Amino acid sequence: MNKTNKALMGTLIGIAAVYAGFSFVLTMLNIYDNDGTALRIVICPFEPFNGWTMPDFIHDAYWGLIGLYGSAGVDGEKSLLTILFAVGFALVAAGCLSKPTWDLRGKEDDPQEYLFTHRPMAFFWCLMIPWNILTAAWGLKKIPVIIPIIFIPFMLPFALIIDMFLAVTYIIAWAVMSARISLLASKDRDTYDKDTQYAVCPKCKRNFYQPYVKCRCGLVMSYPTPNKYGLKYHTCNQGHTIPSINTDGARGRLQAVCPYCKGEMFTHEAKPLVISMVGSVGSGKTTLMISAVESLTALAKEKGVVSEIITGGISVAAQRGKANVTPTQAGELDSEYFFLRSRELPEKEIVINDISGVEFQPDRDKVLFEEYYRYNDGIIFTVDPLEIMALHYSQSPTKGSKNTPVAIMESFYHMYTEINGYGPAVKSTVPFAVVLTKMDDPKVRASVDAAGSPAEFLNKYSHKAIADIAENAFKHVRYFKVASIGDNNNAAEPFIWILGENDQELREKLFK
Ligand SMILES: Nc1nc2c(ncn2[C@@H]2O[C@H](COP(=O)(O)OP(=O)(O)OP(=O)(O)O)[C@@H](O)[C@H]2O)c(=O)[nH]1
Ligand SMILES: [Mg+2]
Ligand SMILES: [Zn+2]
Ligand SMILES: [Zn+2]
Repeated sequence: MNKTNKALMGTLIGIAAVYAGFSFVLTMLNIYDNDGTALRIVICPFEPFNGWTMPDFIHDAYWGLIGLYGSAGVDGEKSLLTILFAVGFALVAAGCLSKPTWDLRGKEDDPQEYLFTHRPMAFFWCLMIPWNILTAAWGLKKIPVIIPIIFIPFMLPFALIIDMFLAVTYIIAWAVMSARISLLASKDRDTYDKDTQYAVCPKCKRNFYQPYVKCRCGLVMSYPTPNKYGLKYHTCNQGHTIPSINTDGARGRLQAVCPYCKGEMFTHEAKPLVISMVGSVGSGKTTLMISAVESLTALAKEKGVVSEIITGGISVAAQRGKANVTPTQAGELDSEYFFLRSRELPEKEIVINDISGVEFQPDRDKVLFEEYYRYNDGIIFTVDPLEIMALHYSQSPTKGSKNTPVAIMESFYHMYTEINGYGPAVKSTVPFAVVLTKMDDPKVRASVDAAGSPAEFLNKYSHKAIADIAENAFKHVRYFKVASIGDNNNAAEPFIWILGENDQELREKLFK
């Protein structure tokens, strides 16, 4: 039971209980002091003070039901009445304290506690509170429900008093809580829409507004925001507290769960920027990525921005071994991601999709690309100049092979335009970097420099098709010459361009 609920229910039930107790005392006084007429006070304890009398039909029906009207003159009957009302009062009190009253647990598909004022049919359940001994007995089976049913006439006056007060205080509490929820929720949504916008799953690549979250007890529930489950905190069905606003980034640090593939992830409520690597086997995608992350984190540090690397593929250990990366496994599809944050900058998440060059070969099953290329903030197409030159000079049949850079480019182009539904005349506005890799190799550098620009190099060595397709499909194409290994590596350049094109805040803070 969370604090807000304790406070709400404590106050509401407390107020009602005070008046029910008052009614009980008056009832007792009336049984002993009076001549029958004052028994009406059982229902309305204020009757003697304001002169108002109970309508006769209620009065008669009530005492008709009890069958004791007017017969309480004898001492023995007085004691019997006292006992019966005392039991009735005790049953009402037990109902208020029973489990059904305090059980606000959410349903299995979203196992978190509701706010007392906002659970389904909250008003009905609120009015049920003094009657909950019936609900409890019904559920228990051991105590036959018939026992409290027999006592309903003696519970009625106190239950009605309690309901009357609960109804009034509930409506006030509901209005106050609703107003606070909508105020907090709209503030929360505005911040989220500005700083985060959406989340992306590093496993299945789908994107969504907000993920699910997993409590430390393992319960998975909807993303906590100010709503029917609570204002600034929610409580899981097991009683653990989780933040539902992102003060100090606490909510962003919760273990998130992808609503589609159920994979675990972190979002930090950072705005995701997704960059995809494309290129033939061995063209240098993985090396470029690792080297770029290393440079970007160093650059960030210089500018007072903290980077937090989440996945192993770009970890410091991976950075150390970057000169000897092994070919990425076909079928290895998890994205790498890291976060950048500083005082002045809303946190950013950089997601890099680096898959095996084998995946792009035209004969591969392309189902996985359905989601892969729907959300991209930039694409990096790596070209190994040595491979280009080898193909140019080669007379072997590999020239017509399906695994050449041009075949990969064509295959990528078809997937990309099909998935995004682009016609031949439509150009994507996603930044597209064509990157000549391995520029630290003196042979490579000499040949590329001799040709002039990267585009001229591609042209000279019979690979103009790569540039043509890129510029046909993308509005913003830029060429890079990159060394990913060596002291003077410049692997971060295409990343800096793409990130800067997408995010003005990053550009100003990091890349100016
Ligand atoms: N000298 C030098 N070698 C590089 C550079 N980039 C990559 N290599 C080497 O080229 C080979 C292939 O690099 P990877 O990064 O594995 O290429 P990939 O595109 O990820 O390949 P797949 O994962 O198999 O698709 C490795 O032996 C790298 O060390 C570079 O900038 N300079
Ligand atoms: Mg690789
Ligand atoms: Zn997923
Ligand atoms: Zn929990």
